[in-house]
Amino acid sequence: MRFDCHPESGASQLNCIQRRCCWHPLHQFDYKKQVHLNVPYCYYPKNWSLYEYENFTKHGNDFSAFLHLKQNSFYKEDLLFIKYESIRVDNTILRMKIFNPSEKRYEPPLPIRINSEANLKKTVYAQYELKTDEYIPGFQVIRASDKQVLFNSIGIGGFIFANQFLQISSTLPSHNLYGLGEHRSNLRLNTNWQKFTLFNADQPPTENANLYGSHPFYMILEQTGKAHGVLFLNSNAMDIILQPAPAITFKSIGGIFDIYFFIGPTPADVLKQYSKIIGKPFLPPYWSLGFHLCRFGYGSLNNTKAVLKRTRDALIPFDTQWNDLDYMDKRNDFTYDKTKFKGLPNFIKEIHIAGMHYIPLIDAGISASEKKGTYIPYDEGVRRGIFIYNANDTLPFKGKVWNFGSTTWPDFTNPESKLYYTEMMNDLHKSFEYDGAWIDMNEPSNFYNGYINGCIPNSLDNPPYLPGIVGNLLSRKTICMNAKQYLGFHYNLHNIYGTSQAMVVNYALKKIRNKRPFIISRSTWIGHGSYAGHWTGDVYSSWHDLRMSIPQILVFNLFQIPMVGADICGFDGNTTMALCNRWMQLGAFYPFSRNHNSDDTIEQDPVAMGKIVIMSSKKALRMRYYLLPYLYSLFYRAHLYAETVARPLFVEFYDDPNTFNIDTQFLWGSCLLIAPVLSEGKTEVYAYIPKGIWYNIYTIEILSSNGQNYTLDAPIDTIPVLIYGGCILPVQEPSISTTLSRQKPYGLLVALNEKESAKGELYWDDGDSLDSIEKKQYILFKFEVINNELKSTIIEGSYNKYMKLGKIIIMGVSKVVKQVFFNKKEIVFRYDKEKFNLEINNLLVDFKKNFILNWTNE
Ligand code: MIG
Repeated sequence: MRFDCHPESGASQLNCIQRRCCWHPLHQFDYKKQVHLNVPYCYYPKNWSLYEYENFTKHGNDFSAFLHLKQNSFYKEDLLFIKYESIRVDNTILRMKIFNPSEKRYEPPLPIRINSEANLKKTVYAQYELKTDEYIPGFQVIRASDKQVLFNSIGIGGFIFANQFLQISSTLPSHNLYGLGEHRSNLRLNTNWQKFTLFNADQPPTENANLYGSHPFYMILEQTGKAHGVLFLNSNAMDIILQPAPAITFKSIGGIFDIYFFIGPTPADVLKQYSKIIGKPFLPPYWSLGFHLCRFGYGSLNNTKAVLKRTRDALIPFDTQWNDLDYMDKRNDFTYDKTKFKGLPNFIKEIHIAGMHYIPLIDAGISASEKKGTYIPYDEGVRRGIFIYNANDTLPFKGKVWNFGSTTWPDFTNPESKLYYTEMMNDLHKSFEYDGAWIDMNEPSNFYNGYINGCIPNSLDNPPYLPGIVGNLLSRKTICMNAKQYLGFHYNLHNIYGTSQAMVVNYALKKIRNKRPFIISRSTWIGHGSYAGHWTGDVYSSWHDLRMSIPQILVFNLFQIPMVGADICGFDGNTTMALCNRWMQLGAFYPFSRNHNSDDTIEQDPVAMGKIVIMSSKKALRMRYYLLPYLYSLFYRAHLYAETVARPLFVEFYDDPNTFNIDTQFLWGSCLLIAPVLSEGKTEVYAYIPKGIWYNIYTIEILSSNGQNYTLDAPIDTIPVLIYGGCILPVQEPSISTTLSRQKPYGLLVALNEKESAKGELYWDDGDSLDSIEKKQYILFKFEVINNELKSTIIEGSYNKYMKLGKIIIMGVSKVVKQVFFNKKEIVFRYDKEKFNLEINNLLVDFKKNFILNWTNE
C-alpha cells in the first residue's frame, strides 16, 4: 500500500517530509525480490489530500462536487478549483470526470464518443453503485450484483491535479490485469512494481519500453471469474504504475481525468461495453484475410516480380504483394521511381488480373526540400496550410525522415487535411491502382530529436514530471511538443497522430476506390480499429520475438483492433530456416498475415527459405484459406458485437483460472485452439486444453480433456490446431488466392460436444463492397446439430451469387450410422467407426437453400 510520493530521483527524508509524506527506507526488511521499480521509501500517508470539498451533491449514482486547493503539490500550477462529476452513460458504463470548472482544458478529440445524455433515461437499473465520503475526496465504483469494489480512490493518497501533472490511484480487486498498451509483456501484466509508459514512439518492441501506440485501457478478471474494464481517456504522455497491493496509479502530464468504468460481468461484456465508447472494428475486405508478402529493399520492380512469381509458382496461397519505400522516387510520398520501378502501373494491372491485390507504403512525413514547383504534395500542403507549424509562426515544422533534405508533417486534426490527402492519394492512384495503404512512421517518427539541434527549451518539452519514456526526452525521435496543430499543441495530440492519419486515409480510400478500405498502421490510439489495423513494428528475428508476438496480437484484440499481425519470420536481423518455418505456421493464424523484413537482411519469403519452409507455409496457409469463411464470420462478429477474433483463452474460459495466464496459445473465436511451436528443435507442444471435447483438425482424432496439459504432436511441417466440440465451422476448399478460393465449394466442419450437438454461423457477402451490412447485401446462415439432425437456416440478407455446398464432415458421432438423409432423401455417406467420423462428400447442392440433414443409427 505504498503509493510513491517521490517518483523523481533524489528522494530523501527531508524532501519527503516536505511533501508531507512518510519516509521509511526498506533495507531493514528482508526485501530481495527482483522488481522493475524500487519499492518507494517515500509514500503518501492515508487520507493525504490537497483538496477539500466545497460542496457536494449525491443522489444515488449521481455525484457532483466542487473542491478547492488547500495546499500546493510539488508539480507547479495546481488547479485551485476542480469539479467531480459522474455521468451515467448507460446501465453498464459509468463515467467519472474530474476537470477544471472555470476554464476548459484539453480533452482528446478522438474517439468520437456516443452521447451519454441520450441514454440517461434507460439507466434506471444501473448495474453499478458509486460511493463517496463526505469528507475524504475520492470515489468507489462497485458492481451492484456482487458488491465487488472495482475501483477505490478514497483515502488513497496522491491525488494531484496540476497543470502538467495529474495523478490518481486506486486499489484493485485482483492481479489478473490485461491491457495498457502498447508494450511488450506477457498478456497478464505483472503487478509487482511495474511501470508502463504510454507515449507513441518509433521504438522496436522490447520489454519496459513505450512503443508505437497508446491504449490507456485495462480489463481485470476478478477471482470469481467476473470481469470489468477501465478506460482512462487521456492522450497525454503518462506512466501507469502497478504495485502488488494490488493497486494502480495513473500519472499523466496533461488533460483532465475522464475515466470510464465497464461493469462486465463477462470479459466479452466488458469489451462490448468498451466498444460503445471507442467504436467497433471495421469490416475488412475478404482479400485482406489472405497472405501478404512484403520486404524493405526489393530494390526494383524486377525483384518484386521475381518474388511474387516464385511464391505463386510454389502454389503458396497468396493474395497481396506489398512494396516498401524503395518504390518511391527520392523516398518521397506520392511518387514512384520511374527507373527501378518502371512498369509499376502495368505490374499492378497484372496483379489484378491474377485476382490479387497491391499495397504500397506511405510515410507520414512529406519532403520539405524539393524545388518549388517540382513536388506538389509539399506545395499544396503549404498552400492549404495543413502542415504542423512551429511554435511561434505559421511556417511548417521541419525535421527529417527518409527524404533527402528535410521533412514536414501533415496535421491530420486539421479538417482541410482530409481534402489534401484525398487529392494526393487520388493522384497516386491515377498513376498506379493500389488497393490499400500501409502507413508507417506515424508516431510521428523523426530522425532528429525535434529540430536538427533539438527543441528550444519550453515548458511543454520540459514538464515538471517526465514519464519514463525511452531516451528520457519527449521529443526523442519525434517533433517538439510545442509544435502547433489545428487542435492545439503537439504535446496533447502526439498520441493520436497515427489514428488521426488512419481516419483520413480511410476516408480517402473510400472516396477513391469506392470499396472497403484496408489500412495497416504502425501507430495507434484508442478507437483506431474502426478505421485501420496494426502490425507490431520492427520485431527481431528471434525465438523470443516469435513467442512474444502472441500476447501482442491478443491484447490488440482487446483494444478492438483485431486486424493485427507481426512481421512473419521477423523484421530485423537474419531469420533462420527453423525459425521462419515455425513463424510461417504461427503467422498463418495471425488475423493479419504478412511476411516482411528489413533491407539489410537475407531474403525470407517462403521460397527463399527452401523446401521445408515452402512445405510448411503451404500446409499452414492452405489450412488458413480453408478456414477463411469462419475467420471472415469472426470479423463480422467483431464489427457488429466487438468480439475478439484472435482470442485469449480467458475471454472464453473465464471460469477456469488455469487459463488466466496463458499466452503461448490462443483461440480463433470460440472454436479453434492454436498451440504453436515456439522454441527451436521441438516437435511437440505441451498445451493446456480446457475441459471439453476437442478434435485434431488434421487427423480428426478426439481429445477429451478434463482441463489439463496434454502433449500435442507438432511435426516440422505442422502447427497444432484443435476444434472445440460444439462448434460448426463454415469452410471452403483452399486455392492459391481468395479470388479463386471464393469460387470453390463450401463445406461444413461439425465438431460435436458431449451431448452430440453443435452450433455455428456463416456471414458472407461479395467481400469488397462498402456498407454490405447496412445495404443488406449479405447472407447469414445459422447451423445447428441436435438429435442426429443438422439444420442450416438462412437468417437474413440478399447475397445473389450462387453458393455450392460440397462436403460435410461431422466429428464425434458415437454410434454407428445406418442411413443419412438430405432433405429426407437418402444419400451416400462414409462413417469411420474408429474415428467416430461421418462424412458426406460431393453433395453439390445449393447452399443458399435451407436444408436438414439427418442420420439414423444401427
Ligand atoms: O525507418 O520503410 O517499421 O516495417 O520496412 C524505418 C522502411 C522505416 C519502419 C517500418 C518497417 C519498414 C521501414 N520503416
